[in-house]
Amino acid sequence: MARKALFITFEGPEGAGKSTQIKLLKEYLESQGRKVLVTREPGGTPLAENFRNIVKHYQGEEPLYPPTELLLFEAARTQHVNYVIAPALQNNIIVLCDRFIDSTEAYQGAGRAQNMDFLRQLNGYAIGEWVPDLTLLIDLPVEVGLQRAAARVAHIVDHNDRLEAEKIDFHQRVRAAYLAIARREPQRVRVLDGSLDIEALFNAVKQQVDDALSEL
Ligand code: Z5A
Repeated sequence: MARKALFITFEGPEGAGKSTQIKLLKEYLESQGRKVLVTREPGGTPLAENFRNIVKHYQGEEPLYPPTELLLFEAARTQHVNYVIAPALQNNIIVLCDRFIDSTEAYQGAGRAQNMDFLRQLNGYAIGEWVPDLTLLIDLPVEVGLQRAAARVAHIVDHNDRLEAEKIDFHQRVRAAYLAIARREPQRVRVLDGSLDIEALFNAVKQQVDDALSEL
């Protein structure tokens, strides 16, 4: 069935401000009388949230191998797309998703050096026709994002996050991969300056979303 509403994803390094902007955008769109669903990856369904817990917090003796991690992200995504995202879009509900396919390319492809062609095929297999209409990539120097995330992590006590614990060059590769996706798909992926203050960044978000809505 053809979709009736916008599917918008937010991407970027840690601490870029995705959650903050998603919350503001939800309020803005709802104030216009639109229906909005906020969701996230990995996760977004009860089963996919279980996979999230593994990929973020697993600390067992048995290694969690990079291909396993990749497949868990894709398994979570298949559940999420079929159970939550597609039904919402078919019901004319705008979907705002915190991370999606580009995170896999950036983190598992560039960060963990998994085969990029195979990974893109897996992304396509997991999402089928449900490609985002618009992706807002909030770009930020890695050090700034990690400082913000560290402040938040200390606050909510999340000391064991497997991905956040990666070294700085891992996060540099993630950032470079995101910017490469934006160069490759400039129509879908719009780069926004994450070093702007919250309000200025939100003005840039609104402009992109208003433009996309006017083209529906
Ligand atoms: N991952 C993956 O590897 N492969 C995949 O396929 C997928 C995901 C889908 C999910 O982590 C992890 O999964 C992620 C990638 C991986 N791991 N890493 N690293 P998550 O969901 O727990 O966390 P996150 O997505 O990285 O989000 P975050 O760190 O919470 O950041 P955020 O949502 O972008 O930022 P925020 O919470 O809105 O803001 C962070 C702090 O900065 C907060 O204190 C704000 O008040 C402050 N902030 C926000 N905006 C601003 C501005 N503009 N200026 C100053 N300060 C600001």
